Amino acid sequence: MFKKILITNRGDVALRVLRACKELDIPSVVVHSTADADSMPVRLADESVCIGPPSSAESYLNIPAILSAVAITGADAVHPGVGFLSENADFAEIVAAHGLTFIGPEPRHIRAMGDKVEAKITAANAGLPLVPGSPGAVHTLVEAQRIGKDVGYPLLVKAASGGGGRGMKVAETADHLGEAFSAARAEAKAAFGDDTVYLERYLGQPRHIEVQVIADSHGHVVHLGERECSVQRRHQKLFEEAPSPALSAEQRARIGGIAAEATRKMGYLGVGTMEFLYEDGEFFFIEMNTRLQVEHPITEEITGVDLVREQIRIAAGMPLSFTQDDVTFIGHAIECRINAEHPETFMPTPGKVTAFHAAGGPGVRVESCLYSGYSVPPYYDSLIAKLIIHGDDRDHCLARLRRALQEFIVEPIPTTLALHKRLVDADAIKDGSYNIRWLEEVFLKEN
Ligand code: MV4
Repeated sequence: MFKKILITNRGDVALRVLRACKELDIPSVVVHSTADADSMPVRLADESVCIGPPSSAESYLNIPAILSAVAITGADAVHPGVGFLSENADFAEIVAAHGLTFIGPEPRHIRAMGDKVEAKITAANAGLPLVPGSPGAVHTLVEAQRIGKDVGYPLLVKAASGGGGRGMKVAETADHLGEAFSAARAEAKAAFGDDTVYLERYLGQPRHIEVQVIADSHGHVVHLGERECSVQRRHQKLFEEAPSPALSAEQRARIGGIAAEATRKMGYLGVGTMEFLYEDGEFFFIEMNTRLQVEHPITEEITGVDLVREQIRIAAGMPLSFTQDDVTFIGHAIECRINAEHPETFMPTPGKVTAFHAAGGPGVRVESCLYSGYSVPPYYDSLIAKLIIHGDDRDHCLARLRRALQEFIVEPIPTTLALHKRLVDADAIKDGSYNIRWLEEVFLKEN
């Protein structure tokens, strides 16, 4: 096992990794910016190293500063957490080149999945069902038109380097393809410096369902079921649940089996998430995330698996501590992302929290770095707490969530708590009938 793990993250994520380190009895180091000097992870870690000023580019993304912190503290492994350097293949490679262990997948898998065209080719070769579309990148409008004839309309032009919905344009008919093609390429070039695009049939009302997979270095691969992540605003998830209210146990076993088999064929190592669009009973792979995800706790709640603990064990060469047959799905879990954002305008609301009280009681888990007197810095992601609820079934989970939201206090800054209080009573949440369009096009318009 590792002698010391260095955590290159902040906030509730650094805290989550730190907790796993402590339970494994591994000393930990947290790196931090000057803005996070008074944060909970810095207080709770065995050691901390300030690596730069507030801006992420100069601190949490500053690879030379991070390597210096590794050298100073004698850490032998690096955990990147979620976001920041967690899907940076170059960083994973540099860490390994320094004789250290990157707690995550191999650089080749991070790199392959970072390019959406390569990801789709890799996924297809591994047997995953794809959205009908171009077999690879599309370089000319003539080529795009030919594919449009085969695939049909509406057609979606997507950026190969895409993410967060940028560089994505719909062509309703063949007449609009030229326009969508140029616009997507221009947007991709501006956002990512790469104008490579590909085509997919546009799905109008899908759900976003993702499957958690985990693989060790001994050839064991297990799927941990799915998470339903359709409740999003501008590609930011707000509310996630597991299992998905749209799937039967048979569908879950089927897509889980397909995802696990693909993971095995890819020779993938560690934790990963395969994202699918689900429409009319069919799954279509769109992307794979080669890291732990923000919403991982809901999977932990229904399976009893500690994903961060397993990640660390796998990176140390240990086998998975369970088999597929050991995995049973118990009850229902929901995560609400509590952001320091105005609940109606979604403008960031950094500032001092003078009163903080986390909800508690049966089935309630809070992942947060908040404390009374903490100032939410303006430099980073606005997520300040995750409220994770576990119940015997979906209705029980929703009832617990409703009462937990009433207990939760974050004052005086406005947060998305107010939004979640309205959300739990929405009909489409109660009956689970929502899709990726519902929050923005129905709920936020009516409320
Ligand atoms: C799509 C789609 C419809 N059809 N692909 C958005 C970001 C990127 N990760 C994939 N996205 C989508 N791809 C096809 N062929 C609709 C979306 C999409 C979406 C997907 C998941 C969750 C929320 C979304 C919101 C808008 C659009």
